Amino acid sequence: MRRLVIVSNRVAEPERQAAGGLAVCILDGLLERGGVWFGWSGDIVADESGIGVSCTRRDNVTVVTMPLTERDYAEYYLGYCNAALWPVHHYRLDLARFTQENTEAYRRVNERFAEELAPILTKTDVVWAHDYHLIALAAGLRSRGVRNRLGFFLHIPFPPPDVLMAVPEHEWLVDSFLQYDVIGFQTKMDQSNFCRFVCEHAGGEMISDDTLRAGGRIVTVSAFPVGINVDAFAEMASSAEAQKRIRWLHRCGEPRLNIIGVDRLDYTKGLPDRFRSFKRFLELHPENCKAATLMQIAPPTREEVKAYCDIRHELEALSGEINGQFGDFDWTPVRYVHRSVPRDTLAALYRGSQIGLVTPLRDGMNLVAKEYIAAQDPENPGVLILSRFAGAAEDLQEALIVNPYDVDEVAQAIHKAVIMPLEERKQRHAALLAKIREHDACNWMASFLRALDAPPIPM
Ligand code: GDG
Repeated sequence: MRRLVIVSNRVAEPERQAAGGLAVCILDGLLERGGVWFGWSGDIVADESGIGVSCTRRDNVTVVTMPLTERDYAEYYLGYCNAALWPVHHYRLDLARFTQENTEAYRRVNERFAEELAPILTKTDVVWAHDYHLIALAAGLRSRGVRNRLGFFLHIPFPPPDVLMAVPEHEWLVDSFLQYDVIGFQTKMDQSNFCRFVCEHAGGEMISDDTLRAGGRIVTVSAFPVGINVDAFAEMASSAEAQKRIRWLHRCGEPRLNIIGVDRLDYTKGLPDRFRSFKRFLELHPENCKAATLMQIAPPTREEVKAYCDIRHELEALSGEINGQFGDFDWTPVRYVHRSVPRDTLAALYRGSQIGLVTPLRDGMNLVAKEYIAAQDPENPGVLILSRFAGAAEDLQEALIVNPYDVDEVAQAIHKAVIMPLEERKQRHAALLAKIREHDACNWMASFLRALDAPPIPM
């Protein structure tokens, strides 16, 4: 089997298990097959004189990392990746900021990744790059003579052509995508948005359902929905330790109805609208006052970007307002935790909650939805309320699917979940569980690698 080289903006350290299902699965796959994980170490150095790669080894995995300079961090990571590509790909053109410096930095860092990676590749390696930080990596490798099979997976949505066109250098970005041999998206909709752009604006043509001919190349373009390690998560949620945590949760105020939300504090996750929907639910169904609590775990993220400070202030004001208006000496309606909590605590919180509220305004997939399902007791499962704009909704139709912008609709869905009979909850949960098993983390990885390992399609 050919050696696998994974490239991502950040490398998850093998020793740190906290990185989440995806990183764990990538690591499991790498450990099984043997290979290299290449990316940013997370360190920031003053200038380019401090840049050099370092190498560590664990079993048959070599981890190769390099730092970013302060300027790269500001212009490439915060600037282009997170204040230009991230908002555009999440349909938030109002928040997108474009500058020539940031675009240049994106090209520069992708070139540098290619420059450091090319010499350590052997002719038979397969390379799998991840996410929007590294769209231009393949072009950098190709210009250095690399002819290996190169794959790319986009974890975030791919917008329709007229949204993408807001990026000044959108043609360059799409040409860069086409230097890969296999391009994976989370959903069929993302796949179709990309193919539409290539066929309508870049002179490409589809030669089969998942094969594009464009710019003198043949590229496989397909949907590979990301998943979680279902059994490991279910085990964590049903352990004796988790039961202890759930009892503890119930002692802290004894909510009879716990609604859980878990999201990085990102404007794409729809948290202010979620809080407003919970408020509306209390207004429309006041019999739930003193019984219902919305527990929102929202660890900080990208705080140096202004839009992220704004969303934090908005959410703090909203939780204060709801607690002030509805709360009482013996009841706090919104419990808002603005920090990261350990993964096993999350699993216990999911299991101890009767409703999982997952209402992003736009999301590539959303693993929280899948974790919530995996964590439930199949004999007495909770109800998942899921935004139609999460990639997960393409498959998980047995959830209560909602429009996250419609505060009344989400409030009514909460009510529907509260009164849902046990039999219906069990049926919906069984169907959802079967689906997340079918598309679990290991199937995701295996199906992408099958496409990448396949022989090239002749022109
Ligand atoms: C991107 C795409 C796509 C959250 N808070 C804590 C914590 N988490 C964990 C969750 C989950 C993960 O982080 C979040 O995954 P999501 O999928 O919900 O969202 P993004 O971070 O935006 O991820 C997304 C994903 O990539 C994979 O392709 O699904 O659409 O945007 O695992 O549990 N983990 C811990 N403490 C927390 O406080 N330990």
